[in-house]
Amino acid sequence: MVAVIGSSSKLRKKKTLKKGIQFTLMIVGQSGTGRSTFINSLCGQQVVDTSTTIPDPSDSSSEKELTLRTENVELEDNEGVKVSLSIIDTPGFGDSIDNESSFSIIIDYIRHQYDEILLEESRIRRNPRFKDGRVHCLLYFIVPTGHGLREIDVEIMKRLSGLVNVIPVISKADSLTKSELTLNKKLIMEDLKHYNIPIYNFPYDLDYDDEETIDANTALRALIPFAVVGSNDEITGPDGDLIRVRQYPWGTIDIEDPDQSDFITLRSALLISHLQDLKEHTQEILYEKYRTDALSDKDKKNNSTIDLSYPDLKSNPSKLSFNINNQSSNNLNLSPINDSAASAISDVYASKEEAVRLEQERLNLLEEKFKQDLLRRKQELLEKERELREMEERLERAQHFKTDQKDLTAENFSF
Ligand SMILES: Nc1nc2c(ncn2[C@@H]2O[C@H](COP(=O)(O)OP(=O)(O)OP(=O)(O)O)[C@@H](O)[C@H]2O)c(=O)[nH]1
Ligand SMILES: [Mg+2]
Repeated sequence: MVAVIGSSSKLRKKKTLKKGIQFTLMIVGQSGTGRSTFINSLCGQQVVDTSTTIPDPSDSSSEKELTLRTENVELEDNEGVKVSLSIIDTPGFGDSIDNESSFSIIIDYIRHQYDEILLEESRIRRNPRFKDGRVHCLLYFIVPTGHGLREIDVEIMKRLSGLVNVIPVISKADSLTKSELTLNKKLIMEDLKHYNIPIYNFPYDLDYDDEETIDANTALRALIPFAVVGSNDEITGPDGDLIRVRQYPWGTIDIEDPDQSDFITLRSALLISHLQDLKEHTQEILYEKYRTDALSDKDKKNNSTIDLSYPDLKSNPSKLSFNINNQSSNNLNLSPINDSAASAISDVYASKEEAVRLEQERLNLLEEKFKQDLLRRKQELLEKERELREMEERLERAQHFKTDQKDLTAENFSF
């Protein structure tokens, strides 16, 4: 089913987007913060079954593993522009006493998508079926406590914000009064500044961008963190339109009413006006930085262990001219070359050698990363196998015990 998400002619950035646009959104937030309800509200349809996500109260284990759950939805605006939306939900985030492993799962996933691109870029023949899985935006759901950020919020956003466009969101905003919400937004912004967390703040360039863009981005920036209300229920409004609402004994909240929540503004920014900007920011800023860091890290490592130095042909052109003269004068009948020609040739050789060296380093880096990944996965597999064996043994022992008990009972009652 294709859901309609609104009009785009004014909002969409001057780009003709005839084909569907692929966009990947990740939603991170603690259990029960309303992630699933938000996903359904964003897509205007039941994408995630919220009834299955309510935690089992009898499950007292403190270590719950985070899982990444992807849903693919086709959306379409009033002008027929399609958005192929991949939404990655993160059930189980923040449920453990030690959240390090859920942090790693999210971070590794995002980094892995960049590594895949790095590898694809270095292939001689590209894979025509390659799918770019980079996460273009991450919505981080903050519990509406009425205070600022909690330690877990600071920790995860700090680690994610250099890798992905993080947009902080206060979920279930209807649980705060207007003045509490204003104060909460202020405290969160102060914390973000204090901890130096570079979230996606709808950047603009005063010299380069037009007035309309600057105004729009300034207005969006002023709303951060977006305060959203989500709902799975729809009612028919006075005009016969379906309205997504939350119904309370005291009244009804229309989640798309901008006076009651920032939901509709956030949805327009994500899926219409800033969809392309978020993608470009991911490609041109975040991925570029990741790529540079990945390659220069490797470069540093190489420099400290292996001597990669090449004969400095630039500073010693005579060496090159001597070699060329020596090799070629008999066979290829080259005329003797003068100093400036030799220097030009040496420059070309040196730059080619440098390019080959860099490419080799890039490939080595990727190879090393994949080796490490493989090793880690192998270890995980071995660990899982061991656990399985132990479980089987326990089951077997329990089975034996049961049989022994039966025999014993049979013996006791045999007379
Ligand atoms: N008051 C209020 N309640 C909400 C809002 N959004 C969701 N809820 C309720 O919060 C509860 C949890 O919502 P979910 O959408 O299942 O939350 P979740 O983050 O997906 O939860 P898990 O998948 O269990 O981690 C449900 O009872 C929702 O109806 C909201 O904006 N305001
Ligand atoms: Mg859920």
